[in-house]
Amino acid sequence: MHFPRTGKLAQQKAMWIDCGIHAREWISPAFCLWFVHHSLSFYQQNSEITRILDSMDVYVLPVMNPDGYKYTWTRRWWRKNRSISKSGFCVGVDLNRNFDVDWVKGSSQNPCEEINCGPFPESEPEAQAVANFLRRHKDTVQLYITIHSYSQMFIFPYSYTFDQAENHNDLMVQEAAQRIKRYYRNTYTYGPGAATLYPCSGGSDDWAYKLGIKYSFTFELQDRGEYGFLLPPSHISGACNEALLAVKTIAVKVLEKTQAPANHHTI
Ligand code: 9B3
Ligand code: ZN
Ligand code: ZN
Repeated sequence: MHFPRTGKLAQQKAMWIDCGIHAREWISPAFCLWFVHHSLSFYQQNSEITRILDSMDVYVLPVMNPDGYKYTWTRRWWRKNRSISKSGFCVGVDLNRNFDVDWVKGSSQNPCEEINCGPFPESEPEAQAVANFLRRHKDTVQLYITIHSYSQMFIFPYSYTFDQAENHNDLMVQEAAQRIKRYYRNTYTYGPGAATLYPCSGGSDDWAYKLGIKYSFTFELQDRGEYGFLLPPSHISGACNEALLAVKTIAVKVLEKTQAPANHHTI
């Protein structure tokens, strides 16, 4: 899905959101649709989404892993895609271990495992398609967001190493978390992936960051374990609204930080 920006004078800027890398994280594809609905319904009514759509192209991939997602309709706990391994014995690659960043370290080449990283980096068509798209658009895409669940966290690079990335991401997610607390009375933690969640390589956020997309985030939506992946329908709107607030907060911050300096007052 592609919303071309509406502002005629806007510079070349864009953001990307993908959902549904992991099959069982059902709130994730729901969020992408929530975001699209909000964009179509509140343009020129909500100031933040208006500003975003006026100045950025917005790319939305609602389900990166459609085969896995469909499979969860009968096998609810499936995480990976559905690709058949060479031996033919086990099925599925974890797409969030298949990106070309320190590939294989901390994951497994055994296709029977939950975090199987595949036979080689970008072996999976789903990961390769996303990587190709972002490579083609890396000069304009300034913000990469990938939506997962659960644990209520904003993760930024790196996950593949404990080395520190530049800390500007930190402040953006802090503001997002503060606004969620203020408006929705809900708690989100944040930090670099390796230290905050767990160290592992091959993830899309680290890969996008190393491609040059300096604002790169993994969102882990609701909840914090009570229902886990089985988030009940009554929680969908709350989970999506607070994540939407976070996306808008971060996107507006990126716009501010990447705005070309005004030069119409030079003498
Ligand atoms: C994992 C990695 Cl490898 C990364 N770079 N960023 C986020 C995560 C967390 C998600 C995962 O794939 O395990 C959470 Se479901
Ligand atoms: Zn996930
Ligand atoms: Zn998760």
